[in-house]
Amino acid sequence: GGAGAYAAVDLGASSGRVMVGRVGPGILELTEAHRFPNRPVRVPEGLRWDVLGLYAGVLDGLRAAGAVDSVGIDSWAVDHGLLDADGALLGNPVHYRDGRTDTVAEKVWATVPASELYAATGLQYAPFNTLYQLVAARGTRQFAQAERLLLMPDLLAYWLTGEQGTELTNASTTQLIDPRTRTWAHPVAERLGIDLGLFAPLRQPGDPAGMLRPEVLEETGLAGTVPVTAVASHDTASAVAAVPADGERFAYICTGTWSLAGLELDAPVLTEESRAANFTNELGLDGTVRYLRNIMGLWLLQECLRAWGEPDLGALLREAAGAPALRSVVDAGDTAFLAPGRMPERIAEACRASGQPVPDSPAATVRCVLDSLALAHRTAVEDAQRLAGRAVDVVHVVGGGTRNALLCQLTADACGLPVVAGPAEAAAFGNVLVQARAQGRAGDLAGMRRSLAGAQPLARYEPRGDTRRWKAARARLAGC
Ligand code: LFR
Repeated sequence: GGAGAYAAVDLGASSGRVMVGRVGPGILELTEAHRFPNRPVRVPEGLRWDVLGLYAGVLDGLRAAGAVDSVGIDSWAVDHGLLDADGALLGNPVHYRDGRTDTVAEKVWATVPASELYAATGLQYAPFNTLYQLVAARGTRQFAQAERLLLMPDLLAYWLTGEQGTELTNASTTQLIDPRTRTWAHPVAERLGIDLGLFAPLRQPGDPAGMLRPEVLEETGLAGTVPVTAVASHDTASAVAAVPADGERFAYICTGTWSLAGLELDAPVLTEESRAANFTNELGLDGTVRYLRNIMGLWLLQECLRAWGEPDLGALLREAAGAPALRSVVDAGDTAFLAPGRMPERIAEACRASGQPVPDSPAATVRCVLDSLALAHRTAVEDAQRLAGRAVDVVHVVGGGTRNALLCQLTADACGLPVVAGPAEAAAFGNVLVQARAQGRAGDLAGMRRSLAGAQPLARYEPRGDTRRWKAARARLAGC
């Protein structure tokens, strides 16, 4: 038939949005219906998500979206709500930047050595992987009462529909999925005493996830029956699905609070070398593997801006563009930058510790951050090609960072490859297209990508200068 309308709920670490996508023959459009802040809250017990506030934002967004043929939800990964036997939420979900997992990894590795954990789950070490969070939660009263765990998008879908499931792409970030079989890693869970019965049954992107409850219809002013469709509910999986690439010879960088840089593969890379390089094998749409590295991303910049009282970013970026290049760089992959607070000081300390000049102004700090991100992008793109045995000709940058022209240009310079930037709202596009496909209005992954390349204005950045400067900067970091 004609075009369909799809509501994409896309929740990021600092804001949530509800976008409406129209998809049909020759039509692919996305408009924003509602945007709302997502503000982490620090209470005495730690850093928490205001999930009821987020749910209220979702309801406001659905009201603003109006009549749609389906609703899909994606968000950041790993975090979750715990429910009691009645299905009621047990407390505010813990933020992945909370410090509760700081000392958990050693305990886990004493039972399942890190190398075995990698061979079985393919996940890079990150303190916040759900597995470590569950081990940290063990022994708390809240955890003792928990009968069910729902990842963030699945929790919101449950509130909208009354039905529970665990969407696969996001489940793959728990470190409890085997990326070869694409189902639960039972042996790992057993050895660590993690009850996989906590999780609701797996759902694949495109699966039905229930209908909006009558109360939800009433609250949002919607009529009729409105299905919720499971999408690639990990925001990064939705974003990678919406990389407007042609063929296989591309790398992608999903930019936002994080930079997720890597390749799309048919099978996981589970070698010891890959583990040492801290590459992850998360699951993507249609049997794909997202082989990537987590880089701190624009978080470094956001936290600096917050520390400086939110100055005008445009002016700072113009000044940073004129500042000397590659004076000092920090390791943007270092989990030392994970926690919030004191970011300009922490960056200065890292420069001092590696014997480099300490940035002497906000613009110099911004330049250091962007050079460091571009350098980390280069290293990830280079390492991924080597470790996976796949060469690329182009780097696709998608997500919020596409609005930062300096970051895109520096990334092209550092990689020595052209950068194609866009779409900025890649996660929402991926979300919408998977819903449309479930209703027969979009084709396979390659077809989805073709339709995106046509629908979106993309910016192209050619590499400038000599990539040896970046290699030398990398050596400066590695040497410390
Ligand atoms: C990006 C992202 C990353 C994940 C991080 C924490 O929004 O989903 O892929 O590693 O957030 O969940």
